[in-house]
Amino acid sequence: MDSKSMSRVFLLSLLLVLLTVNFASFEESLDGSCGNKKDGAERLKGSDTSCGCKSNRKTNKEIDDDHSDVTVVTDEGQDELNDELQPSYTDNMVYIQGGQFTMGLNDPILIADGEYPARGVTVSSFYMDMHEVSNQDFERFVNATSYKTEAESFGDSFVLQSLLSEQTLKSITQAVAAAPWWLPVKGASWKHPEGLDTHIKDRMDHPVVHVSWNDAVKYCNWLNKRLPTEAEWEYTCQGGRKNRLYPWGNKEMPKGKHYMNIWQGKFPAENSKEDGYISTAPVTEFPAQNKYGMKNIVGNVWEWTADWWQVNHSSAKSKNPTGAISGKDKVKKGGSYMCHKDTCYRYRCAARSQNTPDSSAGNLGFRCASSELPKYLQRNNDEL
Ligand SMILES: [Ca+2]
Ligand SMILES: [Ca+2]
Repeated sequence: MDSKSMSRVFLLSLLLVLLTVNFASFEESLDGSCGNKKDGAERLKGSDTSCGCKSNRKTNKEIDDDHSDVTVVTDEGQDELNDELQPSYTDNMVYIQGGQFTMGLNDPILIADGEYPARGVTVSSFYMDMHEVSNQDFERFVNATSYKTEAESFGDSFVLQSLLSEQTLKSITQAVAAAPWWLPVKGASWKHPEGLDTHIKDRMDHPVVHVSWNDAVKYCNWLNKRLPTEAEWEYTCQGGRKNRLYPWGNKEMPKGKHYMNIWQGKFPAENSKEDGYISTAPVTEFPAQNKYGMKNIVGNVWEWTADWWQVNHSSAKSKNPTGAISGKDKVKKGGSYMCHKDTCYRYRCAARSQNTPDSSAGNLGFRCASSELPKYLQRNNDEL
């Protein structure tokens, strides 16, 4: 058995014995990382800060107007590109002007997640994908490289039970005692998100899922991009706004409008789908979440970052931090369509979680960053 297979076996074993895990930790039950976390009440301490705060929230129009100072790299003029690689309409990159910001919180909401302390961080300028990587984007990569994802190599991946067909459910003999809503589904992969009787052809503009951290790195590198550091991701999420829970402010639904794809109803039994989506939404769906025009940076699917996971952070100022030197897990950010405030209040800029680099699931994707504008997008930028 190779090391990756051993890692997966260990992962599954860990899942099966996590009998004491709190219900609130469902998102992390995938890799057992929630086993030692605080109980729900303590972990959600202070979680009502999204209520009653008077922030400078902007209307959709005002947020849209804010985009005037942002360089958006589009696929316009792609016919004139000489490069073999052509941009797609969902792999636009946004120039993020570097600067200083406050990363983390001095009053953490989920203490065990390592949201503490607030610390001054400087990041250099970089480019960030406006959207999560879509199925269409990932298919282009696979068609060009014949790349096989880790989920395809392992032969299975984790899917939310309520999304499975009866036939697929009947075929599953394993269950995770502490997190029965997560099921290992044979054949589940980016092409078959809920098993072999499902396909992405009707959702090519949805985020690619069932991609491991290793898969994400391969994809980004193919485009001369890379994964963002956690600091870059959080800086982008904040969009220049200070002391705010979400990219747009402190209120989950400004003026009653949905800005992200999360879970409404009582998880996992009921999803009232008030935001329009039970599972993933198109990467272009929902309003831009901040002045950078970021779409779904919180919500929809979790996003891998480059950093190794750690929960103890120095309060000292730093420049371009890259996380722990080594570790077992990678940092993921932004929460997913499975997140509800009562059970997984992690669709906030400062929130964070982790998975092993070979993990994959139906609610975990990514977006890429780059220090320089990739060559295949350069021409478009020059024309702006
Ligand atoms: Ca939803
Ligand atoms: Ca996201």
